[in-house]
Amino acid sequence: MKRKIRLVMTLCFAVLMGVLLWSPQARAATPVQKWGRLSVSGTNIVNQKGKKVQLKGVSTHGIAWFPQYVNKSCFKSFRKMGVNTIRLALYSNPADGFSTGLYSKVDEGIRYATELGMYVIVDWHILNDGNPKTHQKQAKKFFKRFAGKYKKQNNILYEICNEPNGNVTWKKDIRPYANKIIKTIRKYDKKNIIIVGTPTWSQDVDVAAESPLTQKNIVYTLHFYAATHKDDIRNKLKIAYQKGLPVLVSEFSICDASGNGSLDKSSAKKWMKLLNKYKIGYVAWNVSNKNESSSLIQSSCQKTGDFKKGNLSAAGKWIAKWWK
Ligand code: IDC
Repeated sequence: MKRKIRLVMTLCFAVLMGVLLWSPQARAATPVQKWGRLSVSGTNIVNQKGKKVQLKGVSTHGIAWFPQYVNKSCFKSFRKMGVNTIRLALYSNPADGFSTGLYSKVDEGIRYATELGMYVIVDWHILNDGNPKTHQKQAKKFFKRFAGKYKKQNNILYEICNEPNGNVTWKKDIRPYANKIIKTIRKYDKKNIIIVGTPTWSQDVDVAAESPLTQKNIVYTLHFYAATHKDDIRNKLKIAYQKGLPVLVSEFSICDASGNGSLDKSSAKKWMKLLNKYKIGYVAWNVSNKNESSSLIQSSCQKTGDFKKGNLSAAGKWIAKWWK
C-alpha cells in the first residue's frame, strides 16, 4: 500500500514538474520569442508590440577567414552574456574571400541563430570594393537567394552594403543601388528590416537624412571605431536622428578604425551613452581570436565556443558590460 502511495506521489510530482517546465512562463524566453518580428517606426526599431527595442549584437569576422566561429555553442555563449543578434559578415570582394561556396556557411549561421531564438543580420560586406555598384549583379543574386529562402522567418535582417567608400556618393551610387536591391528583396520578403550603408565607411548618416529612401522598414548604418571616430561623427548621428532617420550601429569597436591599436574607453563611453539615450542598437566587431584589439576573444584562447566572460579580450570585456 505504502509503495503504491509513493508511486502515485512520484507520478504526480513528475507531471507537475513537466507542466511547470513546459509552461511558457517557466521556459526562459529567447530574444525572438520576447520581441517577435521587428519593424521600423519613426526613428526606431520596435518589437511586434510597437515598443522600442535595442539590438545588441556581435559580428563574425569575414566568414572566409574565421568560419570556425560560426557554430551553435559560440552563438549560445554570447546569448548567455546578453547578446540578441548575430551578424554574419560575407565580404563581397573576391580578393577578400568572397565565393558562392560560402553561402552554405551563411545558411548554417542563420540556422544556429534561429534555433537559439536570436536575430541574424545577413551582411553583404563591401569594403575594399568601395562602391556598392561594383558587385551589384552579384549582390542581386545574393539577396534573391537569401530573401527567397528566408522570407517566412521573423528573425532576419538584410544589410545590403557594409561600408561604401572611395569616390562614392549617397545620391549617385548608394541610393540607386539600395533602391534596386530593396526591390529584389521585397519581391520575396515583404517585411523584414533592410539595413542600408552610408557614405564614407558608413559614417555620413547626416547625408542620408537629407534624402532618405521611401520604402518601409529601412534603417541606416552608422559605424564607429571609438578611438578614431569622436564628436564629429557623434554629431552626424545627432543631426540624422533629429531629422527622423532610423539608425542602427551594425558595426563598431572601441579601438581605432584599423580594427587595432589602443582602446579609447572615454570616447566609447560617450558613444554608448548616446546610443542608449536614443535607444539605438549596436553590433560589436568581431568574433575571432585574431591578434588585433577589435577581436572579442583573447588571442590565447583556442576554443571556438562555450565562451565565458574570462575568454573575452580587453575590448570584449568592456563591451560585454553593456550587454546585460
Ligand atoms: C578588418 C579586420 C581585419 C581584416 C580587414 C580586411 O578587422 O582583421 O584584415 O578588415 O580588410 C571596418 C570594416 C571591417 C574591418 C574593420 C577594421 O567593416 O571589415 O575589419 N573596420 O578595420 N570598418 C571600419 C573598421
